[in-house]
Amino acid sequence: MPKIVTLTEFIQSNQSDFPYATGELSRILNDIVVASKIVSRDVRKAGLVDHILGSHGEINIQGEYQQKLDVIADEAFIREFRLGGEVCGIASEENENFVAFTSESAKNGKYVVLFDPLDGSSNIDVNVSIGTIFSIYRRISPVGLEATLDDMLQSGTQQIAAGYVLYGSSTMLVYSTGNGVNGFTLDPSIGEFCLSHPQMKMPENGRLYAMNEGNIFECEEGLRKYINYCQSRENQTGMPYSGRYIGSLVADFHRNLIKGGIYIYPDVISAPKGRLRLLYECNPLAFIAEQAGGLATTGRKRILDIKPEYLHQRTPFYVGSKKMVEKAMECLGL
Ligand code: AFP
Repeated sequence: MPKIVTLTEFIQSNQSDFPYATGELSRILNDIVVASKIVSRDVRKAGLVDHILGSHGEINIQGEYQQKLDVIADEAFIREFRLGGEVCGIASEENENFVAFTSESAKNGKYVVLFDPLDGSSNIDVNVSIGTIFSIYRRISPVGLEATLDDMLQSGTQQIAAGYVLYGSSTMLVYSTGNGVNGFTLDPSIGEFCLSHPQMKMPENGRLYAMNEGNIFECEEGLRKYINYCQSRENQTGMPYSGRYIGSLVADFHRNLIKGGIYIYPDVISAPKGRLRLLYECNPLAFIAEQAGGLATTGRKRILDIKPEYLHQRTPFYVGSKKMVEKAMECLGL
């Protein structure tokens, strides 16, 4: 049996690959590991424990009902970052404003983390996969002061690391520090994430497309043309592609990363700027996609090049196998 490589061992042995090899980024990744184990444990109990399952009764900044697990996950990640000492501030889907940590050690932290603590949470009640998405940046404000909004509003190209945790049939953590993408599966019997998917590569082409087709008459003509192409025999496989839409971004993305495919959340009449959030949903997944050889665009331009203007900014999102995204863009008229 080959030796198991735990995520902690992997982070330590690859520390010198990090842009700033001082151990700080490794410690942030370890904070994420701890928080995601806590969330994974709670997600596994979701159907059993009344006080975890169901709505928290609050409406978040996006106008959505916060699920209790959303709040539990948000608090778990914030707690780890606040006490970890390397992060000076965070922004999350669940908080209207960014949070600047005020302790002296946090003010000396060199990083900010932007995250969606529990994406796809409307799927919790029906036992469908959900996930956490995160993005790490170096701060641009001076060390020693509180984090600022400018620290949060950096383009995706400035990401130092990004990744996601998928709470699916198993719990997986997938991340990149800009040297490829590696995936780790949580072995609950030893409580460790173990390297299960080294150097992940997204197939250049695929035959799976994921889009909420309920919106088909709400979106632009070019996209309808692309969906027709997917459903025809005129595509590169000579057979209609298979439609696969979980409605849980991390799960849809992860499947396409492994099997090849495209995920589309376009601008629609009811959501003219798209539904997904640039900073803590699209940017981190775009970083992972590109690192794995895939592509991520708005349908017209590269996601990572967008200069964010505000925290909860939305964007149309076309992500997945390179050739599929290129074909979709061609149909849009590029
Ligand atoms: P929630 O976290 O509010 O459940 O949103 C999840 C999500 O942003 C993304 O994970 C899905 O792909 C998308 O919404 C599904 O939205 P539609 O119901 O509009 O297809």
